Amino acid sequence: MASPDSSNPLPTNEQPKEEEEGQESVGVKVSKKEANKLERQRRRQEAAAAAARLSAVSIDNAPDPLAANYGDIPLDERMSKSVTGRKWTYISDLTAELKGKEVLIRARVQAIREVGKKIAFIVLRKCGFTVQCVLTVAPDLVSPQMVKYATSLSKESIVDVLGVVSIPNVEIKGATQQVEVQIRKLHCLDRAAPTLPINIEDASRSEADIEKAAQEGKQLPRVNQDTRLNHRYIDTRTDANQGIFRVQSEVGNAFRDFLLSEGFCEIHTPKSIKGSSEGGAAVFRFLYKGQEACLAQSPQLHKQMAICGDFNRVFEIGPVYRAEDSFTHRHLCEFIGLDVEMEINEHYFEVMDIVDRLFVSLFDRLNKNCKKELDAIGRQYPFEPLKYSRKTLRLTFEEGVQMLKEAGVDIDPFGDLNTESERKLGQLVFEKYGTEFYILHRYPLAVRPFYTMPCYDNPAYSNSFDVFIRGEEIISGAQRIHMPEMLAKRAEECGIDVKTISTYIDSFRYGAPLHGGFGVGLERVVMLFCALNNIRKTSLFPRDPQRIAP
Ligand code: AMO
Repeated sequence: MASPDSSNPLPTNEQPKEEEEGQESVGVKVSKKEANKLERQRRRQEAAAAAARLSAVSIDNAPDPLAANYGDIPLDERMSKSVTGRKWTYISDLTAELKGKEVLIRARVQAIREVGKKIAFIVLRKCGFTVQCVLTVAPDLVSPQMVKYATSLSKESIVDVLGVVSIPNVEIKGATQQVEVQIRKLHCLDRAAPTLPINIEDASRSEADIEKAAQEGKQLPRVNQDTRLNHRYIDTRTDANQGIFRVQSEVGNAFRDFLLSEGFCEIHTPKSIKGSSEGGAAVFRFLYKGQEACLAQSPQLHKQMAICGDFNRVFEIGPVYRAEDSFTHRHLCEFIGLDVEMEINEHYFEVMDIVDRLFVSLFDRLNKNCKKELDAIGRQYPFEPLKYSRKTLRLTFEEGVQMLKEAGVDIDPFGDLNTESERKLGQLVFEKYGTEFYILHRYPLAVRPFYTMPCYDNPAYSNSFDVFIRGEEIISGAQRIHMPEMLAKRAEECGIDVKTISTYIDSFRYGAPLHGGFGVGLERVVMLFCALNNIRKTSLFPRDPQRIAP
């Protein structure tokens, strides 16, 4: 059957189909040129419909009297032609209570299986839920041509199915819903290209399944990361990916809900800024109407200025940019920063207290609200649930260094921990304290950004902390220097051109509260909570040193 989009040479005298009773026409003003174009499209589509009817002629050449029950939805009906008041049911809502009821479903064709010429099974998928639909030839209901039409549909096409819900006697293995839909009408809204760049079944397979098949002498396709990311809009259709990005959404919601309930105000800071916010080389520079500018590496400077602006407690969820040179499993050039800044009364522990309560409540909420998503992720990428305690463990950097030394790791007590020693420490902490989530604080000043407050008792250390999940960093935070002279001095010592951040330094000249805060990498939280091996899995459209599209 020809697609209504394809131009069809067959002439037609057919009049446009009249609107069904009860339909409302929604008028749209168009130019004459556009009107002519639409009219040409409409004629082509009518011609295609006529061709479709011709192809729906049975073997004895009689037209199929049931032809109206199936076919491609005409072009004009895909262009907001009418508001019909029809109600579509989500696949997730198809339960046994609907037995015997007629439902209209719009979903993707996940799989089609023909059994002889008289029966076809179609598995439909929507938002991670699937249902098996059955098309059985029956007098006055379903013709053999309709079965043929169904089997002509390509996988991933979008269809409307009108059918009756039934309960099969046996368990349905290939679908999430334990009901079937007996198809009465089947119309295709949009056909997917017959060859997909990624087969969803291949993209959904776990490593364990691939290896098991290999042991049995079968080679199953493995979809590599670049292919997935090049066609991310198809890759995200897998259950695991649907799960990952719904978990990601829940992390953002939990973060926002907790902080709002603690009196924080959500803010939005500029991403085009004059000087670099974190220093170092990882800055994207560009010309802002002829002036040198940077893409913000974090909202650091402006979230602190908001504290000087009397907001008391602020947070932001937004993109941050790092011109990373290294191509690692946990660095992106653009990621989502979850940032917090707050006045403190006397000690940076007040900031760590917020981290503690925020993350324990966040993990609890993910485990409670995202069971289905976490299961879907675990089916493809098996992982153990995160082990965390009600009160988050706090160790000083010195204590951490001591643990590493005792385990035979050669470590500079005033240097930063590299990825390997962070992982090792995570393992040692887990063995000793039974938690995979902990805070390491009082870092050496030399490895922290210029705005970090040194320790009162030893300026070689600082009032700062990092937070780890499964031995990898998800958060950095600290008390900030709020005295402008000291801040300018530290900036200079760290090689920052003070002129480029003069407005930030000036903001502390007019009465500045004690304050501190922290920054969280959203993609890292999801990656490490689910023990995934690469941050690209938890970024919807990742930006890394080699990728800026799609
Ligand atoms: P930091 O630079 O440590 O601190 O960043 C905070 C958190 O952001 C995440 N992160 C990254 N995620 C993906 N790709 C990257 N390239 C990347 N770099 C960092 C990590 C990290 O813990 N202004 C401070 C925060 C503060 O003190 O408030 C800052 O940006 O999870």
